[in-house]
Amino acid sequence: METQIHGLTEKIADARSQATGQLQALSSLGDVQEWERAWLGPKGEITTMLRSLGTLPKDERPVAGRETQALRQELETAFAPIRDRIEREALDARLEDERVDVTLPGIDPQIGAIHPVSRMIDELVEIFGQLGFQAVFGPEVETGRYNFDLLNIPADHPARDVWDTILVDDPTAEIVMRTHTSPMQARTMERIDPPVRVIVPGRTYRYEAQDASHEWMFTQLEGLAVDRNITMTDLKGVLQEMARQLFGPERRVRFRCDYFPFVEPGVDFAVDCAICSGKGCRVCKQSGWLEMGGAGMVHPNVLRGVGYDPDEYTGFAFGLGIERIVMMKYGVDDLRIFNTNDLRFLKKFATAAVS
Ligand code: FA5
Repeated sequence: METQIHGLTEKIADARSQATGQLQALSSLGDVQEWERAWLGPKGEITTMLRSLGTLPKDERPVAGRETQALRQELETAFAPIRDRIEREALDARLEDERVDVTLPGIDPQIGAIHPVSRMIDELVEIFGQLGFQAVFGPEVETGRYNFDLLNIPADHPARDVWDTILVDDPTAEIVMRTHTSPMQARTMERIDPPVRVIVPGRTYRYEAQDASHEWMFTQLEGLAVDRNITMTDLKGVLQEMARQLFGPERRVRFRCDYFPFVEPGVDFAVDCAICSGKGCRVCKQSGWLEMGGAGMVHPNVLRGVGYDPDEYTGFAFGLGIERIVMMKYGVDDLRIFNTNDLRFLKKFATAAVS
């Protein structure tokens, strides 16, 4: 019995000197974890010793238990400050390592911007919204029926010629890339009864040679108003208001006779040049006027085609090229640049306020 207790006391003393000796040698976070696991952990030396108490005779267990617990306490007390110091040193080293100099100049993030054509669409939607027009959108792939037939463009009209129109299917089926936004006139009128007041922004496509003012893909904005007693005066007033808001007050609108099969009478319309107030400059090519698009009173055949009675209703329609308006407003001299993804050009619009 003597020897057993004696043996345990020796074992405790051994453990004490071994554990405290190792404790002094700890230097890294890994060492700390390793030591704690080996001595104080659930499978560590002290726990093993406590478990083995059961093998001692009953009356020796309390003394042996107390001594082992005392050793545990002692080791815990010695371990805590060493662990804290090593953890603090490791944290300090890490902070030093990851130090960020907040006084260094930053790297500007690349900020995208709305494309100038999209911005102009937004601006036009806003202007026409104030005038009571609702924006609607239509398919870019159209049938000959909407792109031509219902717009009073007969089968032998040159606009139906393949040289202007991009066909996307068997020519006999006449599925086309829409050549203008006007097909949405019939599509809208088929859906609703008058009064109608819509604008249609969107992409259009033509089989055309490209130059500084012509693209094979470009953007138009269609306008359509149908009601009782609509006249040319309403058309002029609406376009004048658009010109005023786009290019500033005192802008004048000019109508000249033009021919489009789906309007009668038909006009082309221009705004006097805001840059030179109509005197003539580089932007308006010395003419004093900026051409904007075509317009006119909706042809009775178009109204009839969608089931409207032309004796009861009249309407006006217009269509303008959005790239051309951006060009006029910002003095851009080549339309092809809009689709080149040239950041030097696009960045100019990143901060340019569209008034
Ligand atoms: C039309 O497309 C008619 N649908 C407009 C219209 C609507 C008239 C309603 C009457 C009533 P036009 O082909 O002229 O018309 O085109 C209208 C505008 O689109 C032109 O003034 C021009 O600004 C623009 N445009 C036409 N072709 C091109 C092109 N290839 N590249 C860039 N813009 C173009």
